[in-house]
Amino acid sequence: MTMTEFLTQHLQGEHATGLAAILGNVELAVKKIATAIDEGAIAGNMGSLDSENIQGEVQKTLDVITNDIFVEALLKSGCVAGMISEEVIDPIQVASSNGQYLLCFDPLDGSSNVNVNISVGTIFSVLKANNIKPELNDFLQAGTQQIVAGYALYGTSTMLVLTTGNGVNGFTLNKKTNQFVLTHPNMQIPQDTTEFAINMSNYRFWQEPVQHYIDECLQGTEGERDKDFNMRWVASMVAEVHRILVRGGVFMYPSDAKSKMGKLRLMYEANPMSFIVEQAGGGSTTGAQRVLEINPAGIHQRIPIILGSKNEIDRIAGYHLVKKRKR
Ligand code: P6P
Repeated sequence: MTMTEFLTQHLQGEHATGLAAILGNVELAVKKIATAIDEGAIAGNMGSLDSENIQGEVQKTLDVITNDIFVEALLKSGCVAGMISEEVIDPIQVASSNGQYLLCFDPLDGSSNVNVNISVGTIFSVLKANNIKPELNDFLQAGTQQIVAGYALYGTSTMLVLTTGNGVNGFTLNKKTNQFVLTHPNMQIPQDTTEFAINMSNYRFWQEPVQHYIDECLQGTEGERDKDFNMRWVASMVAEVHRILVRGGVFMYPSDAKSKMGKLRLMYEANPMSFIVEQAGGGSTTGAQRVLEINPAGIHQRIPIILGSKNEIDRIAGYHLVKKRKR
């Protein structure tokens, strides 16, 4: 079944037409981005620009190329009133739009991996537009307001994984037909896991509950957990989340002494991935609260995030609660 056929069957109600148009154009953008990445080295697109994005991160040539591909494709949908992108400081208002939707996206997540040929992705989130000329505040909606969330993974194969609020489904690009086909119906995250993903080099900066959790994982059968754990760190959130959707696990980018609000961005990384993970039976917390219930303070706001297999997320949230009660 192609993604188009799947969406025709599954999109119902007031949003069916608009979301079909948006997701059809997301699909086009993802195909173009996959080609731009595949051919990056040949086209000389692997370098960095002498510009920085709002995050103070050096922009890669492909960051800008992929951003422009995504913006251009979504403008064609005719349903988008405005967009926010990791690569653009201000909201992008769509002129003369009768669009009913807002798009929040990170066009090339993990872009520092591109020139070392490690998987990268695109992350996107769809919100209802409550204003045909959306201002910044119109984007500041909690993650529970998302209508659609999804990611593209440019890995050993190119995939699109998305939720419209009724479970999570994965589609793989058949390069012979240039069609996305349903390969991962109704993805469910195992409730338990023995695999965690965190950047261990930040250990000394973490708060006590995170150190405590990781210490127990490292103690394995010789400690409280009485089982050995495995570790992964790809430094590409999309790759980590996809692995967790397929085989379980925990992904952690907590707040620490270096970055009080963590590293990842709420609107176009944490919220869409949290919506997907919860729809697949997992959990997603800042340590203190459910990510999807955060009321955003800014369109590029950073947030601590701990997501994955439900029973591990509940355990880690419990460690944070104990720490809070001890204060
Ligand atoms: P670090 C990529 O830059 C990213 O935003 C996520 O995709 C990834 O999980 C994280 O940052 C990697 O961070 O500190 O390990 O480079």
